[in-house]
Amino acid sequence: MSSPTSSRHDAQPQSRFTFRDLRLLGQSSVNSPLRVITLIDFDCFYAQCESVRLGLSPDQPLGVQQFKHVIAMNYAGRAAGLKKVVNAEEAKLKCPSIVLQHVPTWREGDTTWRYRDDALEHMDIDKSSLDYYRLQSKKAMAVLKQTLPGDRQLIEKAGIDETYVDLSGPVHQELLKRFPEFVTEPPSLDAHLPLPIDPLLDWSDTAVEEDTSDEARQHVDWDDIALHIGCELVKSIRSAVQCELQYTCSAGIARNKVVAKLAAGHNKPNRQTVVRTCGIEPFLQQYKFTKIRGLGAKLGRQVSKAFETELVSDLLNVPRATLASKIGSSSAAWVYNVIRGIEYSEVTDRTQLKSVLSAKTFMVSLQDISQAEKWLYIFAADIMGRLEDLGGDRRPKTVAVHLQVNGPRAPTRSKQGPIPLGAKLDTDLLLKLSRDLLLALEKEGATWPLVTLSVSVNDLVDVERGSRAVDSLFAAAGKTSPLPSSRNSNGWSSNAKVVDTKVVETVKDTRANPKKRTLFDLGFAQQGSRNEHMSKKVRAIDNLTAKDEAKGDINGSGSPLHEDAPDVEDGEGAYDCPTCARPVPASDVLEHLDWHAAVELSENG
Ligand code: DCP
Ligand code: MG
Repeated sequence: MSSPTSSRHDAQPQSRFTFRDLRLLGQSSVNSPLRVITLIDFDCFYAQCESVRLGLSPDQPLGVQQFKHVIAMNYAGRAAGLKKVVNAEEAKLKCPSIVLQHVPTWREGDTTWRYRDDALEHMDIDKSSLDYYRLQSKKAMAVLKQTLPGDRQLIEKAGIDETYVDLSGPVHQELLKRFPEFVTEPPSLDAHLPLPIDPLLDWSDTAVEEDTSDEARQHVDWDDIALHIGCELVKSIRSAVQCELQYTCSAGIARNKVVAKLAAGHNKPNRQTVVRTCGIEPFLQQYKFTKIRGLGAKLGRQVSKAFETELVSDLLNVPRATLASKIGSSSAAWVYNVIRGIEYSEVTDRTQLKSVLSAKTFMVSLQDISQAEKWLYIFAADIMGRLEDLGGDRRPKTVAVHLQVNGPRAPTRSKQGPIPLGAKLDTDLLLKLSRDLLLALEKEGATWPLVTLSVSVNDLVDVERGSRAVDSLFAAAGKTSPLPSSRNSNGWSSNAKVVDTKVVETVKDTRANPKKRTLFDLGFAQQGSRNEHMSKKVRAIDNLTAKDEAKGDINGSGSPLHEDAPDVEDGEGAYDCPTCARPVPASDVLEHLDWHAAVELSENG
């Protein structure tokens, strides 16, 4: 696409967009109707990682196995009739030539994760590790950052293999380069832009969703040009990733996150899809509204129950007031807009993860601290890897050890303590703190033989907040007595002593109250609390955005305040467990499947 614009003094028809819209684009404001957002999602991610690592052709069917399940299937396997998530035996039966590669595992007594041929036979002493895929994900992120122009990059990692990028800033820069007349001060921000002249857009690298009427096709405006530049950027990112890492990915490009996300999955694999503004409504009408982010769980179920449909097309006929009478006015306002493709959530690099858990259920119970220590090391190393994966921006405030002695339905005993703020957080520190907590638990009640053991780090805060807290801790310590430096009764140094004195204990007796959660439910319990936290955070971020923009909008014109996005709900963005069909958050999938494996072993043994 290359075309000059007409002068604004010409009697040319005007654009729908104003200089203000253009300026807001440059500010990556959610209020710019010219906004360009992409979601980039790797194709069959773990399967590609393995295929490339093993030097296999993408045409060779390959599945990534975790004990009895295949959790990622490449597209050659899918072409052979296999689903993305399937039972490993069934995969072999249906496609005998398939390569099934087991995920790497940690093994009791070993100090690192590895690929092992005998993981399936060692479900009792192995624990799956995601580290290799996290590493690949990090490499891909580095390529993305190198390729994306501009120093103010707005990137949100939404999962191990999917990333939102707000391309508005880079697109604005490129627009000014290509149409330098926009650099000059406009007569007024409310003046309409001139329409682009001869705007022939070549979309050949991209699948286009649009209103297919001729009028809409011909009516190209600056939103299309912005999206087109966005597509060029996404193409260059995808090419760079493929060139440097050999991974293919798909992408959606649209004016907001909701539409970009749906578009990314619309033409998989290895294809990008743009949804022109004129194409948003027809595009969304192909989908069930339960596929829309925010409507995937409780709210979506509530709406489909109230209106006895899951189709966007049906819901479009429902007046806003009727929606409000069934689901409340605030949710109704958001739902009414989102099914029409109107959505304003920000691309934010803030992570909402609240805690990280590493757990193991033992078939042969652990007998003493020396056996448990080997697992505490594995948990500590696993947790540190996952914290690093958050970019080192989040630091937990507390660590907790949980255990069960009398079987999986028995009470869970837990002990929690602070992670000293001044201390360097590494595997050794986590091991030391968790060992100390386990010893304290041992002193206080029956601990051996031990059936389940887990370590969680909790209350993750942004590192800057943590650093402020470090300062205040040191200040307080200076005024009062210094931290004890002697070793405590367990032989650990002052850090562990702090834990001893501030320990918080919880004992959950699930027999007394069947509604309480056991450690077996912990994956779900954690999911609940994380999502609760996430909801608040999402609200906070949204409020901030709306407020900030109302205050700081250019020339104080005031921007519309948008309806709050609904709470991010349980099950939202989660994977359905192939065994129990319950939604499991991506970060807990491995723990959860390991847990099933352990239960199965215990039931059969
Ligand atoms: N994953 C998992 N357990 C599941 C589903 C997925 O561990 N039940 C992992 C394996 C996937 C990765 O998460 O490779 C990314 O999930 P996606 O949903 O993006 O699936 P894929 O990337 O495998 O396939 P697609 O090409 O459809 O994106
Ligand atoms: Mg994927």
